[in-house]
Amino acid sequence: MSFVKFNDDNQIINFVRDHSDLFSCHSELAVEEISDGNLNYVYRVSDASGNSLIVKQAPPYIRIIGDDWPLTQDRIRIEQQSLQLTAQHCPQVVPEVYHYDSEHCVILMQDIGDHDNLRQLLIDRTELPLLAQQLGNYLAQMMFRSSSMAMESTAHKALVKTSQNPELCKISEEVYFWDPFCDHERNDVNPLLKDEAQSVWNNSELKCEVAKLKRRFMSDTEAMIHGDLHSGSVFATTDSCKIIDPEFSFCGPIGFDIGVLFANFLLNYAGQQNLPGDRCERMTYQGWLLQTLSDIWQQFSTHFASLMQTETLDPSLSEPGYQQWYLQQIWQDSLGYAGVEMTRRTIGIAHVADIMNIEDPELRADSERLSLQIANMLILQRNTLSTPKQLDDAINQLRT
Ligand code: SR1
Ligand code: MG
Repeated sequence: MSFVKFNDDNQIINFVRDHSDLFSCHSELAVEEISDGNLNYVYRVSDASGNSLIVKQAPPYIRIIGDDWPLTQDRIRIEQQSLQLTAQHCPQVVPEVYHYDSEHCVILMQDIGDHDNLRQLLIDRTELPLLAQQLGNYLAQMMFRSSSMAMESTAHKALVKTSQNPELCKISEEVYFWDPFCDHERNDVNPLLKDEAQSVWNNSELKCEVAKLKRRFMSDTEAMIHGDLHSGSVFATTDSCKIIDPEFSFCGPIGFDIGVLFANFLLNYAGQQNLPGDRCERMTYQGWLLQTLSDIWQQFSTHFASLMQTETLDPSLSEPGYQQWYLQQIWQDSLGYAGVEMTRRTIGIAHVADIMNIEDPELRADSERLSLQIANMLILQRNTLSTPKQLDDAINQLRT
């Protein structure tokens, strides 16, 4: 693959003019770099009339690290494949892809700049009444439609093959399941949290459960998942929600996406314990976060069960007893993966602003401690916390 990184605004503008008809040929275009994730270059191109689009380019390395950490550019093919498949099943939640160029490793897509990043919305304690319904429906549609319950066996196996994403999966295998559960040099541990981190590293029972979750992550091809569904990958307004950045997508366990999403609500919950602002308002918001997590599950499971009932290809898989068993498995997996994501965001490599915005190190450590306590509970008690209500009660118990 011959790759040329865009070196200046003119190269970006010329590329956009060649591959999109959004802008009039007489309009003057402006380019703004808005890269804020870890891996890629992202630019907004706009004209004076308010038209704009996004240019995303994947270099052959991790952007924030540079040449020292090479990374396959196949991730941009995976991302456009995942965006296109989501557009088929759930078009309202993804930006429209205008053009994909495999040679330049570029996607041109719809600008969703009228939406705000969910992580920041949660930090600002914004209540979004439609969010749970939108996320629950998206998860149910995508997971069911890309599973072997809805796809013919050969078509599903072909999807498993074309969505293989070994290099990005390897990053996840390491940063979720390996580093945070040992004293790894990549870990970033608040010095005030050393004892708690050490307890994680010494906890054989915990590591055994994490190994089970890792095995499933590495071998289960249940459905095509997003693979990195944290709150930074979600954008929202009061009535719309968009999911971006599916470059970690592959056919994996359904509970991984749900769990990562749950974890990011719970990381915010732990952050709200000590973020600035009125205590009563923060506690009320913690209640909204738990209610939203429960509503996402309710929406997902109801919608998924109905799809299983009416659209599963093999009739034996729509037996009510199987349905109930299967949804319980997904719930338990989701809690386990949520615990793993919370652990890695607390003592691993990629921390979150929901907790890092707490300036006082003692207060930050208090939130980090709560995050690790919730995470341990999720991983170790996932088979006995059977409902969102039991989960809420157990979390509220930890806080008192
Ligand atoms: C070294 S990459 C670390 C993280 O950034 C991405 O957004 C994924 O969450 C990945 O795990
Ligand atoms: Mg990302």
